[in-house]
Amino acid sequence: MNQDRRSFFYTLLHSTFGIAAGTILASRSSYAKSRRKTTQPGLVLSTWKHGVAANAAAWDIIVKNGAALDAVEAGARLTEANPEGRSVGLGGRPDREGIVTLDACIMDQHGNAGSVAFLQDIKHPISVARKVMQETPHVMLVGKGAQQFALQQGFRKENLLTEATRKEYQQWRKKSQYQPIINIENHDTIGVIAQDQHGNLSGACTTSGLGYKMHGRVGDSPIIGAGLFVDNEVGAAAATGTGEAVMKTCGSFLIVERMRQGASPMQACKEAVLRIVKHQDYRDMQVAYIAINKQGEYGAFSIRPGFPYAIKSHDLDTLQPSDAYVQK
Ligand code: SD4
Repeated sequence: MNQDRRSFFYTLLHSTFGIAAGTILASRSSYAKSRRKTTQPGLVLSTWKHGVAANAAAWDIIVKNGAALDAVEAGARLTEANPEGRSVGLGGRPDREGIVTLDACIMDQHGNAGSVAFLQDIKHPISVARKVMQETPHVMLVGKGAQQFALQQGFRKENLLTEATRKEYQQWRKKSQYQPIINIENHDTIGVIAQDQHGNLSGACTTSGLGYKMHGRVGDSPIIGAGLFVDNEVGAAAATGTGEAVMKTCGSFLIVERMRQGASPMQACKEAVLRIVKHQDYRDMQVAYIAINKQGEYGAFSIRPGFPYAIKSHDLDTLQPSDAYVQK
């Protein structure tokens, strides 16, 4: 049995005890008390409530012995295609000019990375990011160049502003209040991180970013080391929330490096949050992190309460709240 196979025999921390099939919102006390052991590899973590459906799509691939990379892309694509989600892909809120601009990145088990930012009219930025990773010598393409590349790769142009988001935007324009602060309700970037049954890690992160942002603004989600970071020897982490705060602290990279030094996923996420609140005015801000390590342990932490994350493994299918720095 090689090292990777041996590492399958691990402990899943912070899981909810006694969960039947289906999704539940675990209580904070059960979260704090519970621990679970599993002898089977395979784990997917995703941000927010829509992470449950993303996890299911990712899990379909993992359970068939597929690669974590394919799994995280599938999970992210599901959310991108959902017009109800206001912060990802189709139906994402536009910027203050009424234009939907998308950011995404992906990272695989070999440390390869691909990213697109300020991409317009392409529904699946995560798949374009994967193409950047696999078909070019570069990591990141932005704006027109990213779109041109996507079209060359066979993606097609689509109007991503739905009737609902167009109406909301027109409503917003009446006051045109520029509020670059993400509040707790209006962000739902999808970050998906996974370990497949071979023990390999990958991650994906995709968003339309902050609603009514300045035209040209790019957040943390397509920035390797900020919105997402994966090191197959150590672990993976993803971020959601106010991208500016995440970028200034290299949040996901910080988490993976702390896990390398021995911190648990939850402890590492907490330390990344503490790094933000130490120097930045976090009163109107939400940032949340999710992380998994090579041993199959997982965790999450947010600045304030109200951040649920979805967990899927052979034993678990749950949505549970992260612990938070600010207590209710
Ligand atoms: C950003 N981190 O663009 C993203 C926002 C977010 O759901 O999480 N939105 O800053």
